[in-house]
Amino acid sequence: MKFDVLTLFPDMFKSLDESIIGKAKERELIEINLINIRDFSKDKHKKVDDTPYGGGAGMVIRPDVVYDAYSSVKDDNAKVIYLSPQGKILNQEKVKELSKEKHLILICGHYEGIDQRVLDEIVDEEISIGDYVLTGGELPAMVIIDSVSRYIEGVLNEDSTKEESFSSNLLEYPQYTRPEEFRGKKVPDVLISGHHENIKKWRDEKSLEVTKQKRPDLLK
Ligand code: 4H4
Repeated sequence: MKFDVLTLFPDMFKSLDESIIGKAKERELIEINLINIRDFSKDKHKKVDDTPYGGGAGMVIRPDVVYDAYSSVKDDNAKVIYLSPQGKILNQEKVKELSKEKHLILICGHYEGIDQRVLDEIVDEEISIGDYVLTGGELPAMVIIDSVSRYIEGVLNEDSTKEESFSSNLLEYPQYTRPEEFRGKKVPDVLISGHHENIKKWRDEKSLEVTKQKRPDLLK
């Protein structure tokens, strides 16, 4: 899976050099390229935005700069995603669907907004990570990279994505590890019994119980 990210703040993505995503990059299971939109400005001051036609506060990012940055990475098998609060809300189903793509071009939206003409021309899908407004689309782009990369073969060990929350539209059952007793609280006996059938039954029941309690909407 190749991610090409069009951004004005490439340094924000340094956090993706850490942990599981960092290891996946090292092992070349995923490729993450940061394309600085500012590099495509033709202005001697490297300006990328201008005042909005029709007046109003703030600035808007120019269409030509974004188009040239996009053209520098576009190929036939790329899906272009624009991150903005106006997009369809991301969920696990969409994450799994995106993980089947070979090449994603992620355009980081901005509080300033991007000229609509280039968005109309190049964007295949607009995605939001939630109904709140951020200062930029960089964190949403990292959410896409992280959540999608978990489904790329070899990034996680074999069964990790099988029983997690949202995999069966249920939340995951409670997890326990050593010590067996913590501040007077013992691990549920069934989990120490070694009886795999009873453990599975307990976990299935707990998943349903937790979902009913925390996210009853998932059961509709
Ligand atoms: C774009 C904010 C446009 C406001 C933005 C406007 C999200 C999100 C996000 C920086 C971008 C904000 N991106 N999920 N939520 N001028 N991005 O908040 O249209 O009001 O993905 S505007």
